[in-house]
Amino acid sequence: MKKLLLTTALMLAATPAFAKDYTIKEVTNPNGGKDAYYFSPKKLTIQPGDTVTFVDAQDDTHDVMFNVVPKAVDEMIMSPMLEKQGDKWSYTFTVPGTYRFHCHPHEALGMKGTLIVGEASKPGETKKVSHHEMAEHAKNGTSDHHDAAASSLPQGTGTIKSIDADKHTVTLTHDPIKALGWPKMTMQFTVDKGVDLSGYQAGDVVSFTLKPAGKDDYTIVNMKKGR
Ligand SMILES: [Cu+2]
Repeated sequence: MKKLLLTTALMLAATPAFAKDYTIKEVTNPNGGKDAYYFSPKKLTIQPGDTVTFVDAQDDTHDVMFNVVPKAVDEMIMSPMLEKQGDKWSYTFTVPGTYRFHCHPHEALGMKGTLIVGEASKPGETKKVSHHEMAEHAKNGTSDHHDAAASSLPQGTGTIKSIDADKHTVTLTHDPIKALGWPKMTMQFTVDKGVDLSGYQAGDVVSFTLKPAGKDDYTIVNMKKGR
């Protein structure tokens, strides 16, 4: 009897019935400072088949984008924007290796993390993904999107959060931009010199046209008020 139980336990251990669920919190430190935004834990090891749920710990805007993944991963791993406390997003990891992720709005502020599935990848076994570029390729196939006619440039709508007249940039919360596969995000954009920013202020709802500018960046080349 004892032997039978042990055999059953070993069999079960090899099945996904034992897959585990993990939680990583996206935290905003009310005291600000150096660690104002972070993932908790920021490093986690799981087994293939396990699921990780990212949870917005406060009423703040976070997302999750995987920018380094094992080479065998063939999809973009990216959450929608999590906007209020308790908002969550889950993903089940099946490909073993090393994954790195960040929160897009807070990447520059150091909100990054590492996930190991099974065993860490050896050098050369991972690849970098630019989520913006991947979305662009998904849309255009292998064609060079720089050749796209102006009429096919991605259009967006959103609300201006702030304007830097000197740098000629706007920070805006844009609605999802389907053409690029972007979820709703708060981002800073460089604005083409041809667009007069003096008539705009924080709170304005705008429609805009984006033009690829370099590897993983877009410039606003056209903007008008209203949706
Ligand atoms: Cu964040």
